[in-house]
Amino acid sequence: MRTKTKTIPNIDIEDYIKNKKILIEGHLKDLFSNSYFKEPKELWDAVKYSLLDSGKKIRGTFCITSCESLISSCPMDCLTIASSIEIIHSMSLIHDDLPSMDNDDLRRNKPSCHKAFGESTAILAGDAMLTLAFYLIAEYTKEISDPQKLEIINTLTKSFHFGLVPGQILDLSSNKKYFSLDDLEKISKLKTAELIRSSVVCGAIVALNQNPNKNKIISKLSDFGLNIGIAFQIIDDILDVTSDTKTLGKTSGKDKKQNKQTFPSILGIEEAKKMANNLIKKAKSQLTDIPINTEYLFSLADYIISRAY
Ligand code: GRG
Repeated sequence: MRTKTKTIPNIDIEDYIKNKKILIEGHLKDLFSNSYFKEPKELWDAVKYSLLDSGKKIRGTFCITSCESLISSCPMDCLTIASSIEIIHSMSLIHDDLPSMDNDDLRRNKPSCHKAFGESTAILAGDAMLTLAFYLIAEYTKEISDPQKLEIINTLTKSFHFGLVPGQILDLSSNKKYFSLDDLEKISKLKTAELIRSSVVCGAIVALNQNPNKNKIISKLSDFGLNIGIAFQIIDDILDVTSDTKTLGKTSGKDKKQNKQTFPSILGIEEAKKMANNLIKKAKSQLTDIPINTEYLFSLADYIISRAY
């Protein structure tokens, strides 16, 4: 049996993440109880199927933790933004699983969205989720100022058209072209780290309205998020080799089957782990000279390395 990850005395990070997940899921369920989300049934069933009661909700957790680490509380608006981030992340997984993309039949331990609902519904569910996330930020946040809203929307949208989408395009050719380690790092930064970085930054934008040190703090948190985001992808690649389908909730061993170049395929597992550890160290060093409680952010950063799925 696996032992629980305790990085700092008194912090049980797996419990902490579980509690944040419950909070985010509860907020999302409240939202989807609105009658807007009933018709057409097939569309909203596909959205709820892909989003709720599954997934770690780690990006939403980073958003909330970043805010709480600066102001010791999580305003309702921050929870709405964390929920929007999880909607976007789930949307990217639906599209990633499509036959024309990564082509996977299993996600979060159940048939992927296109397998359960058909390809056209899966594409449209993703489309609806991408815009819904921004509608929620625009319409459902009540306490943050309009400039804060704009900054959050700006941060997130940039991370899609300059991050996830280009990263996905490059990643799709990773079994066709030769990739150096630098190429892989760049792809991971775009495909994976940008959304994690944005999650950390958005939590800080909620917390730091009119703080005179805002720019410096956000820039440090942004570097923190980018480094842990690349580490997240390295560990994802390692788990694809070392873990099994049931634990991961998605098909293991897929990178090798698809001839994809990954961190462990280029570096070997041990060197890839070392690289991830160094990135976590580098990430933590960003937060040493800003006024922030680093306890939970550091513990979450360590969790990225120790996670089993
Ligand atoms: C328009 C936002 C947008 C995206 C379209 C499809 C696509 C472009 C990008 C896909 C990017 C992608 C799937 C990156 C992989 C990131 C990754 C390591 C996902 C796994 O995250 P976990 O482990 O999954 O947090 P859970 O299921 O726990 O949420």
